[in-house]
Order: sequence, then structure tokens, then C-alpha cells
Amino acid sequence: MNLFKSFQQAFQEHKEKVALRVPEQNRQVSFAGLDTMSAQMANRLVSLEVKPGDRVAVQVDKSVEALALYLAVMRMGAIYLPLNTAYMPEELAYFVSNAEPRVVVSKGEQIEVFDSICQESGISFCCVTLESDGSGSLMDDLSSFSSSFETIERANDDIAAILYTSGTTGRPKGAMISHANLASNARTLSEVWGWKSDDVLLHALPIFHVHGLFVACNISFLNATEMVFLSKFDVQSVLTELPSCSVMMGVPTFYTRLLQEGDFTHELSARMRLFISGSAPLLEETFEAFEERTGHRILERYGMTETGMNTSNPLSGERLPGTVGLPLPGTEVRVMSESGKLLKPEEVGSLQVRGPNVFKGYWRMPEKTAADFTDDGYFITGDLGKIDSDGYVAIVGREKDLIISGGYNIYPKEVELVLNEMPGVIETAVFAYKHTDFGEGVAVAVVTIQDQAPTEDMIQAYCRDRLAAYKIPRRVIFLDDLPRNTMGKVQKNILRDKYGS
Ligand code: MLC
Ligand code: AMP
Repeated sequence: MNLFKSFQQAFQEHKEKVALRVPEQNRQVSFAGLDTMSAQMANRLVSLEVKPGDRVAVQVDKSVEALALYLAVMRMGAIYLPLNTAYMPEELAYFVSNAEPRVVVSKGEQIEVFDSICQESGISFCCVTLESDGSGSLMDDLSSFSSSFETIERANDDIAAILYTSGTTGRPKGAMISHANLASNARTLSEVWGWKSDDVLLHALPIFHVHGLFVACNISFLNATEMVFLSKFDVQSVLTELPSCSVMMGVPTFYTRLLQEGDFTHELSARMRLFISGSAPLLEETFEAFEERTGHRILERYGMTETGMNTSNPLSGERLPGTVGLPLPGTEVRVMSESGKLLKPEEVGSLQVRGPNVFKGYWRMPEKTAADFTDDGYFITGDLGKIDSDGYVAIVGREKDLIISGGYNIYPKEVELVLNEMPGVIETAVFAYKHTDFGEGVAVAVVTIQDQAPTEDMIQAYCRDRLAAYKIPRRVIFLDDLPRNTMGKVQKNILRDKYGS
């Protein structure tokens, strides 16, 4: 069924309860208020001729209204397609031409970009605006729309959202996530994390990815619990709001940044019952320093855009640093050898997952979908891992060529394809270097044409015009040749060893 029905049931039981507290705007929104706003937005989208199954692409700043829009799209049976606000025009053009949305919601400053995408691609969609302060054409006269909306029936396998995730070919793929995928994950996580009716979640993540949207918001909606809604992770705001919260979710960078603050103490987190980390590896030293400072053992879990959450360290029971915990109830995790043999405890191999949380496939890419699933229905994650004899999963590396920087994924191929087109560049190899704040940073080795070689600044400026800013290589190394093995394949391990620390 439509997941929104489960949310609405909870909202109706807690109409006057605070759903969102926004300290930066000194504003509170109740569950009744959120329900009304999303109903009016759903009616507005209907007036824009959005129908069930249509895509609504959204590239806006984090706000109460943006979250209500997510609910509006879900309740009307359309497909929500969130886009990172850092994406540049060329990246957006690809998403739009691939997804063919009926409506695009963006900031006013992006309207020209989407208008020209519309003209150049020949795909017709309607553009409306939404600003970070909640103004914009989406909101104009919103109160004139009915505040009731009958939730559209959806089958379990109907798609609720498409989230783009880049691939090793450099061509992003739209992961189709169903109502049932989202529902099962939100219910399971509520249970395993012992969600309480008086929990208050400190929300400082972006809402265009799985972590901040599906994990954080869906659990809060399903249980009708309050979120303290910060526009972004700002360490001072987090320190100010922490004393009134009981749960926080973050990428490891959140925790390393908090630890750098002398003001971050045990007392400040006295009401906190749970700090959750994911999206990137949490260093054991961070786990230990955090426990020493606050008395809390961070609960690390493991997930993906395609699968939602797969494993979690336990709420009660041993939280083992360096592991991502146990498979969630209903989710199967296995480790396979290259030849497709099931490996024994402690043996390292390819991590594969199966369960109600696993997505339906890549939008309009049946071959890519087929390639990423085994015959018996396991999704091949591209992560390398092992499982110990107690069932704890540890991620020890990646089969896929991927950099995770501050919780954002960067596929080297995507950056290489852009730079290989740059005048004066012969070839490039993008790899990760150790970054104290983001865990990994983006480095590039560049081979240039003599006498036409661009400078480091020119390379970064070229990327800035074409790629989201977090993908720009911050370390540039000029080489005469890239290291290659006898098959001619670039040896990124050599680059990482030499230039990656
Ligand atoms: C910002 N910048 C980054 C970056 N974030 N560069 C590399 N990696 C990052 N993660 C760059 C900006 O482009 C800008 O560059 C400069 O840093 C300052 O930008 P900022 O916006 O002021 O940065 P800041 O607010 O400090 O952001 C850092 C951060 C943020 C860690 C708070 O990146 C963040 O919220 N990350 C969370 C990502 C997330 O939600 N991941 C979940 C994916 S879901 P310049 O050059 O323009 O100055 C998933 C599944 C799962 O993975 O398991 O959860
Ligand atoms: P994304 O495609 O953005 O959903 O990122 C998914 C990837 O993030 C996974 O395949 C892992 O490589 C990584 N990831 C998520 N959680 C963790 C974690 N707790 N530890 C290590 N890697 C993680």
C-alpha cells in the first residue's frame, strides 16, 4: 500500500504534536500542519497535471516545505526524484533526459538552467520554484487549494522514489525504490533501534539522499516523533540543540567534527540515548574517542541507495567498532568468492544482500539491473566484506571504484570522463586520498600534452563548471605516464600508495 497511509495514521493520532522544530526560523510545525501542507501541495501538483507514476524532480534547499513536498508526491502516487543541490547543469541535463519528469521543482536561480534543459532536450516539463525560506511559485496561493487529499492507492511494488547513483561507467543509474522497500526498512529500523514515542531526532543531514530522507525522516513520520530540523550540519547549531534531543544520525564527519569541539561534553548529550553513524566507514579511533568523551558507543549501520539499510549494530548488545553489525531482520547478507562460492566466517569476499529492502532495479536500464543481481535474487553491493562467527559484518574494502567523501559518493570514472575532454589533457586517473575531515578526498593523476599543460587551478576550474563541487579533485598530481599493469589497466593502488596519504 501507499506508505503515506501509514504516516497519515500516525499523524492523525498525534495531530497537535510537534513534527518539526526549526530553530533557525524559530518555527514549529505540527503533524496536522504538515498533513495539511502536503495535501495542498498534492492538489497543486494535480493541477499541474501530475499523475500517479509521473516523476517529480526536486532540486531545492532543505526546508519544511521541501519535506512536505516529498510527502505530497508520495501521497499522490507520483515518483519523488530528489537531486543534490550541488549538481551542475550538465549533470542535471542527464537526470532530466533519463527520468523525463512531469514537474521540476527548483530554486528560482536554477530556473534558467532547467528552461534551457527543457529546450535542448525536447522533454517538456513544468518548472515551479521553492526557496529555502519556503517562498516560491509552488507556494503561491497554496491556501486556495483544498487541505484534504485522498491518498492514491499504490501496490507494494509501485515506485515511490528514484534516486540516482553513479556507476563505474560514469553514467548515473536511477535506483527505483518501492513503497514496500521504504515501509519495510522504516518499520524494521524503528524496531531494532527501539524508537520511542518521545524520541526527538536531531536532523542535520541533507534530505536528497537515503540517509537524511528515508532513514531519518521516514522513521520519524512512521512514529510521529519530533525532528529538530537544521538546514545543514553546523557544529555550533548541533551543540546548541543537542541537549533537547534523544537521537542523532550522521556521517562519520559529523562525529569527528563534534570531537574537535571542547564544548562537546558528556553533559551536553545527557538526554541523548543514541548516536547513529553510516554512509561511510567510522574509524575505530573515532568510536573510541567518542565513547571516552560522552560515554556513548556510536551505533554503526550499513546501507546503500539501492538497498536502504542492510545491517546494524545492536541497540542492546555489543556494538563492535570496525563492524557494521548484524543483518537486519528479514535481510540476508552473504559473502561470496569470485567464483560464486559461499565463503566461511572471516573469509573476505563480495557482499551480497537480499530482502524486502532491496530495490526494484535501475530505471530504464534492464541490462544493468540484471548485471547487479545474482540468479537467486541477491544484489551485488560492490562492497568487500566478511562475517564473523557471531554474524557481525565488517566492510573491508570495495570492488567498485568509488570514493566516499564526507558521505557523498564520487565515482572516479565520472570525473575522469570530464577531465579527459579538457584541452591539453591526455589521460587521467582519479583516486582517493586520506582526508582528515571527509575520510576520503578526491585526487587526480594527470598526463598532459607538453607545452599545452593546464595548471592545477585550470583543472579545478574546468571541473567546477561541469561537476558538483564535492567531486572536484582537491589534489592534482602531474605524471609523465599512469602506472599500468601488463594488461594495460591503470594501477590505482600504486597511485593511492604513493600519493594517497
Ligand atoms: C562539502 N564539500 C565537500 C563535501 N561537503 N567536499 C567533499 N566532500 C563532501 N562531503 C565542499 C563544498 O563543495 C565546498 O567546496 C566546501 O566543501 C564547503 O562546503 P559546505 O557546504 O560549507 O560544507 P560542509 O557544510 O562542511 O559539509 C560537509 C558535510 C556535508 C560533511 C556536513 O558534506 C554533509 O552533510 N554530508 C552528508 C552526506 C550524506 O548525507 N550522505 C548520505 C548518502 S546516503 P567549495 O570548493 O565550493 O568551497 C548513503 C547510504 C547510507 O550513503 O548508507 O546512508
Ligand atoms: P550510496 O550509493 O550513496 O548509497 O553509498 C553506499 C555505499 O556507502 C555502500 O556501498 C558502502 O560502500 C558505503 N557505506 C555505507 N555505510 C557504510 C558503513 N557504515 N561503513 C562503510 N561503508 C559504508
